[in-house]
Amino acid sequence: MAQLTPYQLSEFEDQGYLVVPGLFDPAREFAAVFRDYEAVLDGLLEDLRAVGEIPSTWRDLDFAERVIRLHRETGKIYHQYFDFAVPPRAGLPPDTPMCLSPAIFALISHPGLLDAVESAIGPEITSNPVQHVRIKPPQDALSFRSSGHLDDSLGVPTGTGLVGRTPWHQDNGVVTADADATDLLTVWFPLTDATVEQGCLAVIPGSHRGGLLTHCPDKVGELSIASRLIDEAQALPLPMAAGDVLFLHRRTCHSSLPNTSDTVRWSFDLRYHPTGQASGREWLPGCVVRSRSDPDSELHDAARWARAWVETRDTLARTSSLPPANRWSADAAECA
Ligand SMILES: O=C(O)CCC(=O)C(=O)O
Repeated sequence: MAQLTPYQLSEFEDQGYLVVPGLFDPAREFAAVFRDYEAVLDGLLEDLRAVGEIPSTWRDLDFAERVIRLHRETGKIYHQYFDFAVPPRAGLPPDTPMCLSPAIFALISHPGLLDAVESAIGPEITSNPVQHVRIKPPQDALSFRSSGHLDDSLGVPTGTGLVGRTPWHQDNGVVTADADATDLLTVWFPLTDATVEQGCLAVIPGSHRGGLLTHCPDKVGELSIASRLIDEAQALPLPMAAGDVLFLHRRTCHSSLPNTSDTVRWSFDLRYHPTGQASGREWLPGCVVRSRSDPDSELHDAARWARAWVETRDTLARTSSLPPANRWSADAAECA
């Protein structure tokens, strides 16, 4: 059992974040996920070499080195091939790739992780669809295009948040306003160590008590808290080892540091909320991962989980418009 202790819970309530060391045993519990990502990378590099986009698949190098070569060689983002969600965007390319392996679902529904989540938000738990893998190459491997943004491989201008430095934000600010009262819990963990140099997360302790701050969309819609509302002097970097898990309150201001190391920074960010509350991403699929009152409602079938995402992708591909994914406008006074 990995339930949080009363002391840990009171730290979380007081500070708005909590690091639990060694919740996972990385050698045992991440191995299958590493194999799956290696296979995705193999397939992607083979395909790119076949069309002449890259000169080699760099088979003799390790995963991190190959990812770095891929970015340096192409100047594009291939993040979507590894992610286990699609962006909430109408008219998605119908072949938008995802990595929806059983090993990933096993981490999302990991019993020890859910024990900890249960202590924070109660026994009826839905996996919130705002979830990502982030495989971040060194900052200097991300070459910006003239637009000031990288092009992703789907041909859509994108922010760099998923592969570059993540700006200051509150997760409550990233979702739709109907989820303001949702007890949304962010669960962030590195798959390999995340040092300060590699661009670990940083938080502003206690900031969850200050309410929701104005977020400003940039040219491609990436959100950050209006800079005049953030006191960076209060920022606390949180270097973490593989196996450690960070829990974040939905209104805790957080960001990531730039990856100034020579290797990748690799993490999962998952979210959970009490079943029945608004997810803040109505058109993306969540699933019940724990229910003490109705265990039959729990999803244990990784294939069904994957199918729900594929069906969502197909629906978004056929959809011509969606309601806004968040409430913010660049015209807000704080954004000037
Ligand atoms: O992993 C990162 O760099 C940022 C993660 C984050 O901000 C989040 O999960 O809300």
